[in-house]
Amino acid sequence: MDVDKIMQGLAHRNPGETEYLQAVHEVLESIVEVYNQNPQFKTANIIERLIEPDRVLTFKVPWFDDAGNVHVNRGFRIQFNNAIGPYKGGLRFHPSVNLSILKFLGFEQIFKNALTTLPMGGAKGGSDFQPKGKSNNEIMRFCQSYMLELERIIGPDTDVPAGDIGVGSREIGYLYGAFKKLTHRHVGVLTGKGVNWGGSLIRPEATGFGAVYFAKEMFETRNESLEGKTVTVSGFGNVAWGAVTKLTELGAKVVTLSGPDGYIYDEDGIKGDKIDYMLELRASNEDIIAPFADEFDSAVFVPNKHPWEIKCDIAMPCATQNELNEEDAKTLVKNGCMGICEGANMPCTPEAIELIQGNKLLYAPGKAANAGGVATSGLEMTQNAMKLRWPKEEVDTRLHQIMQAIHETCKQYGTLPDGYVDYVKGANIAGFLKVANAMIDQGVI
Ligand code: NDP
Ligand code: 2IT
Repeated sequence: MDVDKIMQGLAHRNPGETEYLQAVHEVLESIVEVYNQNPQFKTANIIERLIEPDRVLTFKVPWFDDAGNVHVNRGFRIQFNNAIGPYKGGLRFHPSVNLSILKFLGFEQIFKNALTTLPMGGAKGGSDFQPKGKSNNEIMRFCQSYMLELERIIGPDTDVPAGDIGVGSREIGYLYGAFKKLTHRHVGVLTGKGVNWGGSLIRPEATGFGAVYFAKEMFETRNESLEGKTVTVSGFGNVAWGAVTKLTELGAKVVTLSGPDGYIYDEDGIKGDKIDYMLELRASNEDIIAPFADEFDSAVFVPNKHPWEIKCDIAMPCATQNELNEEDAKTLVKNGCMGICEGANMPCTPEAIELIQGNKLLYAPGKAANAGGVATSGLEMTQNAMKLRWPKEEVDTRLHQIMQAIHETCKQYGTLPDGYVDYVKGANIAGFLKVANAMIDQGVI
């Protein structure tokens, strides 16, 4: 496989889609060896078929605000690949959303979902709608308008969206209500639903819990535990909340959270009522972390910076893509950080990853470490299909087992001759093999 040539062709067909190109490049680089060893992939032209989404839907989403003004946003759904199951992946509502970002997320989702061992294909969607500062009624009207279009292409056996940045339980509720009204069907067409109407226990916590379970496994390969470790976390959304909760439970000390306005540092650790306050801040729709330092004396607010300058044993980026760059990585290495575990999707830049791995730090890429969210979505689909609800302990145990299995798989495919585990390579190869072989089984279609 000539990676440079494929990338040139991809860049030509998808001009300016930097995030998408970044995600594809990372995968191709790590599977090149396996690809070359298996001529059936070339015969079936698997790479060209994998890097072209099955279909991309873009649509107009008109809605009116509380003052009666009419607005128009752009809606998207990218159904990337359904070789191993129905399309599955979240919806992101954020002003930065564009085709490049959703294609990168949809592409990553193919391999992540394959790693979960559950039958789910890859998809992503969303809108450039900004939930920040909107009233509940405005968000409801937006979600209803969005679903008017989305409804035509989703279904419990075809495509099952969920949440991502800017889409939590409130938005899933409004979206589900609109779907139900349009179709007269009460089925598992979305995940992340409320527990009283088809949702799974543990789904809200799942991404953060799963990432911490993964970090625990990873640290155990070096005979280290999470207990007593100092952890820096970015973001203060759904994933950050789950991660902080589980880290604290396992005896680690989380000292930072961040928002678009900067980060807060709390030497005493973020636990108990501080975690509850983090949820309150999130729900306020203001999207700033600064008030945390007004509320708690032990916390200080550092404006317009990322938390990676704080000395830590573990760094967990849980906000968004490309939020940890080469300079940040250098600082982490210099400060004696032992490992980076990604709660967000693609938060480390390629240069940062090279530096982190070059220094033999533990490094868990998002598509492995944050797969607990979509895995628990898969468990929600199973419960919906069986028309029953598992107790919390059962879902958590299954989530834990899935994360341990993903860790094992990464080790199996990613252990280098010197014993270092390249989790990027492991995750990409394992995900690729599963999807590529399924595509070959199903013929050129
Ligand atoms: P939330 O909306 O709950 O939180 C996102 C956090 O990231 C907020 O603090 C948000 O602040 C910040 N953020 C978002 N975009 C930017 C930006 N461009 N610049 C700076 N900060 C930003 O989302 P989630 O916690 O659900 O998602 C966080 C990450 O985890 C994303 O990468 C997502 O793809 C990934 N993920 C989520 C899963 C899930 O189940 N929810 C599953 C697996 C991965 P603000 O909104 O104020 O900008
Ligand atoms: O990035 C992700 O894996 C998610 N946002 C969760 C997707 C899902 O379908 O639960």
